[in-house]
Amino acid sequence: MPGFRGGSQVKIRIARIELRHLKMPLKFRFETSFGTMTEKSFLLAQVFSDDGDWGLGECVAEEHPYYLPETNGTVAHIIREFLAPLILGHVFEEPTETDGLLSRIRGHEMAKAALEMAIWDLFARTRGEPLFKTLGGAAKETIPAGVSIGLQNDVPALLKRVAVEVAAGYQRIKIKIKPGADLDLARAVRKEFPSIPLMVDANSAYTLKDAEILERFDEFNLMMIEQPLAWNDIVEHSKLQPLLKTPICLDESITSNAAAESAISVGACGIINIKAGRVGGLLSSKRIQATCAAHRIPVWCGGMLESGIGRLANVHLQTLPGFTLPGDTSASARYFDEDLIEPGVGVDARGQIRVPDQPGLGHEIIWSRVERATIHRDAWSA
Ligand code: OSB
Ligand code: MG
Repeated sequence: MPGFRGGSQVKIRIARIELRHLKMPLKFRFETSFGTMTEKSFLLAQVFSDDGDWGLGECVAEEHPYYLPETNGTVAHIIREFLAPLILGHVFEEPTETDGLLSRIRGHEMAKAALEMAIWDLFARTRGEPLFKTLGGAAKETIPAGVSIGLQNDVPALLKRVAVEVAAGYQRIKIKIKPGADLDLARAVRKEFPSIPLMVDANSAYTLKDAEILERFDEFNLMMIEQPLAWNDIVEHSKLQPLLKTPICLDESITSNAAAESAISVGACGIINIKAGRVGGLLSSKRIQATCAAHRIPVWCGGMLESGIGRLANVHLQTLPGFTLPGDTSASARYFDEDLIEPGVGVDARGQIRVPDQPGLGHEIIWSRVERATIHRDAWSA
């Protein structure tokens, strides 16, 4: 059945799904408590309608299961065996139908999100509107940009990195920490930059036994401390939070709206980092944002060193109400010599990112660059 347009009502039948594996060199080495990245290796889903319209969804899984359990390998398996068969041939009236279609598959949020986000982009392009509008975001000109700085070789190198990003205009600086490279880093940055909005991210490197160290971050006037304890332990965070003045922000622990509800109800955090790719997609992100708003929990949009495709989706997401804090969405040029979009995502001297007003993700996809970065490709038809 061909898609037809009538008013804003569009029916879209999914005819084909393509899944590519891309590799892109990173301009810098990104070190966190769980490992070091020197290239971006990721899956890119493209969904096609009967009419030949298409949409793109960038997956946030990595080669390894060191951030969360999913990997590029598990995502490809789950999409091929379980998700693609449910989406192919389905006639969508709303992008939110993905939720019901895929709910039988437990977990695998990153795999689901890649397809879900591609379907949102397909709807936006088919309707001829920017993604933020399809999502129900506000028509904002700009969103505020923050930056995430990896572990450096020494404190002087870190201070230099922070100085560069502050000079570039970023409105909030996040530094990565790990046991043995924590209080000294925060102290040094705070001393040199007494008033910048500053936070730290531990990526689950501590346990409750380290509470004394974590309490001492209170002296640095941080906006928040991100995911200090285990990726899957909300209860432990609820025991830590009352010991700290600094709000805990959860990242890894929040993989669904249900997890956000649990975390808030036991007092495990004061702030939540939303990554659409980590929580199963944009609808789930919207739900988490609404849950947080109802409990006056601020949210912000995290990042996974995405290419321009995932980066643009993050920009659109941040037009939703409740995204009041600067996120980790930084300029394309920080990460890649050559991004997959033109223009790249840019950050102005006041630390603002322009929200695209063109259909879908809103910047041109440079397919020759996508092709060059593609190391493997699969496709399935209805
Ligand atoms: O914990 O937020 C994180 C990158 C990869 C995996 C996890 C995280 C990050 C970042 C980088 O902090 C954010 C970005 O610049 O995209
Ligand atoms: Mg994090």
